[in-house]
Amino acid sequence: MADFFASKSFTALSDLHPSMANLKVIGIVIGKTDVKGFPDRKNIGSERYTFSFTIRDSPNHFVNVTSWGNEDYIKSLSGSFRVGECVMIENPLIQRKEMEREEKFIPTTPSNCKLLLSENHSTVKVCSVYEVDNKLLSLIHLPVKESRDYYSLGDIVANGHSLDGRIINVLAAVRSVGEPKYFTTSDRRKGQRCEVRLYDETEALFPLACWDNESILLAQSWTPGETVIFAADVRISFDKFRNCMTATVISKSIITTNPDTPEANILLNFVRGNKEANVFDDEIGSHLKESINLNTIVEVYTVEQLKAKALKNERKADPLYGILYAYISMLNIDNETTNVVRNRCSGCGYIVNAASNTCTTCHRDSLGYKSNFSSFDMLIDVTDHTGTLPSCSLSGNVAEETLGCTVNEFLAMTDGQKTALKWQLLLERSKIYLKGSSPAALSISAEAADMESSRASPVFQDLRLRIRHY
Ligand SMILES: *[C@@H]1O[C@H](CO)[C@@H](O)[C@H](O)[C@H]1NC(C)=O
Ligand SMILES: *[C@@H]1O[C@H](CO)[C@@H](O)[C@H](O)[C@H]1NC(C)=O
Ligand SMILES: *[C@@H]1O[C@H](CO)[C@@H](O)[C@H](O)[C@H]1NC(C)=O
Ligand SMILES: *[C@@H]1O[C@H](CO)[C@@H](O)[C@H](O)[C@H]1NC(C)=O
Ligand SMILES: CC(=O)N[C@H]1CO[C@H](CO)[C@@H](O)[C@@H]1O
Repeated sequence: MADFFASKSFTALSDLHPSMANLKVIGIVIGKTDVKGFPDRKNIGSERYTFSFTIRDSPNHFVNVTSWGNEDYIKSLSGSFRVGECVMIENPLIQRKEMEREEKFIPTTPSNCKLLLSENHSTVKVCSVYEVDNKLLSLIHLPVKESRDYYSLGDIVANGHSLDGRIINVLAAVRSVGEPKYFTTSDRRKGQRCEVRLYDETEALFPLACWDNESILLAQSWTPGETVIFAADVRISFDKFRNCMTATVISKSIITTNPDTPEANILLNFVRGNKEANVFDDEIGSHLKESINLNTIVEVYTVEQLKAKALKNERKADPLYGILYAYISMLNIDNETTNVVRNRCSGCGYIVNAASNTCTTCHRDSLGYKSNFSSFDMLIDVTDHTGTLPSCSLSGNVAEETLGCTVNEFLAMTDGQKTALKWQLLLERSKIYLKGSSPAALSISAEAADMESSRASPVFQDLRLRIRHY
């Protein structure tokens, strides 16, 4: 490690000192806050923007980095990297940390310094995974607290009210990740919320609330029934409406996904054991179904209307939900040359790169890469009297539900059985619940020849079919 820093002339975070100048540091981003705007006192009427992140370059050293500036600079800087990526910072300003006051709000960092970025003097470069040492990348799986320093969910419930308001560490498995909800507060501020449900050997269900986009983004990468998290510095409270204890991610929290610790491995074995014994499978499934309540989707569209709406909505990030009465016009499940089942990474749920045998999303290198599981992942065409929606993604549980069989049952079928299954569904009038996640991708996806690129920009995903017999 020392050689690595010396050869690239990086200063190790452990060596930072407020009197230093012109330095260059590198680290993996282990925490990040949302961008916030504040009225500029020096410049009445305008706003200044800020966001912070925490970088780590060794098991024991990480620092908090804060950046201030105008809206464009801050938003583009914040948008340029995510938790889990490595950044190289040149010319940051080093400040002494005001211990007591600040650590109420920020991750408790071992160093007595913090870094400040200024648009004019500092530069931040996002490093490609190929440029950085594996040792640095593997730090993403190391909790920021001592691996045994956590409460089990059962401990929290048993302690009850005495933990209300306390900030503690939790090690638990992810049981479900809810759909993020977006809302506007009464004072017209935008807000968002996402509820994650946790479990462990001692407690079957425990809510964890995320109120900021960065933690929601992280939570969306977790796989229910597979991912274990070490959540450092989450706030525990008693929810009097639901009459239960809950945890909340706050600006001080740092969450480690799939921690590489003995305690986490024991929990992971428990999780896998339960999965094999099917103890939680049904419940996890039903929670996932709950995450989008189909009853709330009422808008009915034709294919033509959807295409028009998709184009009009081009710049909006909000997903589009709707019902379509149509039939499946292309369902290639009995063709050897078409991939219907793919391997997903157990760590983050994303597709594993079959050629390199690695998950490029979370682990990135074969050392950190743990395992994969099979999941349906197919593209189908949907047609009604007004036209065809090509390459809609049908995957995961929803695909199992639609085909009426599990991935393993499907893989055990003969070609003849697959063809029979296909004709049960093809050209049948169906009620289709759909989610258009990236309407702008409409034309791209129709042209995309190979599965990989069309997967990256699905037009309508989460299709749920209800076969109706007319
Ligand atoms: C940064 O540089 C620009 C142009 O050189 C200048 O207008 C601005 O005031 C500088 N900002 C700060 C915070 O020094
Ligand atoms: C969070 O994400 C939503 C939806 O993408 C967006 O409207 C909102 O402005 C974001 N909030 C922050 C603080 O970034
Ligand atoms: C299988 O798919 C390929 C490529 O899409 C196609 O050329 C071929 O005709 C298909 N075969 C069958 C039996 O459907
Ligand atoms: C997925 O896992 C299986 C066994 O668990 C292994 O044989 C296979 O090589 C893995 N595939 C990839 C692409 O990692
Ligand atoms: C994740 C992170 O780094 N957070 C904090 C860094 O420090 C600033 C203030 O100095 C806080 O606002 C951030 O929440």
